[in-house]
Amino acid sequence: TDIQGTVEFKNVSFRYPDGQSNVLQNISFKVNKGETVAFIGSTGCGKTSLVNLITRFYDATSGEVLVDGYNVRDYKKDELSRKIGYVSQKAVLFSGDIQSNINFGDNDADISAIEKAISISQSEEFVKLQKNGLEAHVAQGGQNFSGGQKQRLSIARALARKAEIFIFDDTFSALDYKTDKILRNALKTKMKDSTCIIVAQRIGTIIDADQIFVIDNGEIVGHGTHKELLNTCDTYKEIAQS
Ligand code: DGT
Ligand code: MG
Repeated sequence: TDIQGTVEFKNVSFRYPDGQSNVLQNISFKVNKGETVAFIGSTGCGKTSLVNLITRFYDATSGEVLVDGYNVRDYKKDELSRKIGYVSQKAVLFSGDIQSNINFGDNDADISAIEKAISISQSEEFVKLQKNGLEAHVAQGGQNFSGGQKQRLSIARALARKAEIFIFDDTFSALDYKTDKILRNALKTKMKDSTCIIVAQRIGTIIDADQIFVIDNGEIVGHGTHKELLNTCDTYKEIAQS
């Protein structure tokens, strides 16, 4: 149905349990099924806090967060996490091998899904170079992989799920420009029908997004497409020129 793959915030404000004041203030937006939506804004403006409310790492202090039309609080934990493919800002790898890292948690991907995820995430080349391929050793914290390789493997982990909503928290800035571009093209093909929420630093990463939200100090200060925002939002213009 049309409600599947939608995310909506209704007047959401958020203060960390140990925090003094709101880090998100009256956030409202709607992401339609299959859309690519981006959040951009300076460091500390609240982007990670915002996407963490979708996955329920935290709960909104007030207002409503809806996934597929239902308040996230009404889902069982695994029911919500099954819907969402999440790539955190800091790539996390665990000691084990590549395959177990991609199949982490409640993933139950088969080998063909894993290989596909490896391919789309542009990990194939460096995985092939490993002596044991998918069974190659991953050290604690993924120390034997580069930042960009770790980032791509965590993308593969998210892609291996049959999620309807994907969240990429600043996933692409750890990659060089060329890899970023190739990867996003591959994702576009794979994710035609999936909803995609991207937190970004670079304008180039989000230029094609259906909707862009500009966040400043916990508030939405601009909303539109890239072209629209260049004409309507000073904060966006500043980011574009930096
Ligand atoms: P980034 O990743 O550097 O581009 O920054 P954002 O936009 O992801 O910012 P975010 O959401 O991590 O932080 C927003 C504000 O919330 C910032 O003032 C720091 C604060 N904050 C983040 N995590 C915590 C936390 O665990 N506890 C408290 N009390 N404050 C936090
Ligand atoms: Mg962040």
